[in-house]
Amino acid sequence: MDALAQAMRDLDEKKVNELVEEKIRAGVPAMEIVKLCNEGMVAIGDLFSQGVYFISELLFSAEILKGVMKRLDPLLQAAGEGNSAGKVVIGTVKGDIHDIGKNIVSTLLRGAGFDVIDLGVDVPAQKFVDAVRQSGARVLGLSALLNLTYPEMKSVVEEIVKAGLRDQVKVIVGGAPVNEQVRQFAGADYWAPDAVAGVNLCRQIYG
Ligand code: B12
Repeated sequence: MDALAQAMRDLDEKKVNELVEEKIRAGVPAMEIVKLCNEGMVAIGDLFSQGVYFISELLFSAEILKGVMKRLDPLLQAAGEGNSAGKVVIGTVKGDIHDIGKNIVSTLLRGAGFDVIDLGVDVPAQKFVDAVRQSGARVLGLSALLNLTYPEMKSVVEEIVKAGLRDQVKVIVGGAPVNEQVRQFAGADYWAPDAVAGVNLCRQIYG
């Protein structure tokens, strides 16, 4: 495990910030730095599952990562400048308040020239439908990190169908435990393992 991922796992905020600065100075791409932090977050999740860490540690880890993202956001935006644009509606589904990953996706999309309508967290299905209809977006990104909220992703797709918008919009699902099975279950068009893959899918959809 890289020292940065380890420092994140150990919730050593000072060391995390020092290592992030070190990596920026060494020219490591911002998205690589995000990936290393993410490795640490996955380890934190595992420690939480094992009962070693508690909710307070999860909250603290989120604060550390938010601090890192504040530093990396301008670098992430600059990295993707100058590409084709289009509208993307994105949000974390109802019942789920995890937003760090979704925010990274929004930042990268904006950096890539997309017009992002970010609806935030705990978003009811109808709000996604309204935003897609009003904006005319051809991509809808749904984020969920809890197994419990997968049925909610499915509900959003069902509401999109009921609203007669299914032909207009491609649905991409994402979030740490999302995979091909979740995509199929939700009735989405694509799933993305990370933010970069998500941006590439949007580029592909908009041609
Ligand atoms: C930080 C954290 C929290 C924070 C969230 C703070 C915040 N503002 O987001 C807090 C403390 C609030 C929290 C709460 C809970 N959490 Co939590 N949390 C985490 C943790 C440790 C890290 C998540 C994170 O931010 N990762 C870093 C980001 C960068 O990664 P990411 O989200 O995966 O995003 C990347 C990709 O997935 C992708 N992506 C994400 N979304 C999208 C969307 C699209 C469209 C695309 C294209 C791509 C994409 O791009 C991102 C960048 O590459 C995870 C562990 C893990 N393995 O993920 C547990 C985890 C997700 N939490 C978990 C649980 C159980 C909970 C709670 C139920 C705990 C409790 N008992 O209360 C609550 C639920 C609250 C709720 N209703 O939502 C479990 C979920 C288990 C499951 N599969 O159901 C996990 C996996 C921990 C574990 N191993 O048990 N949590």
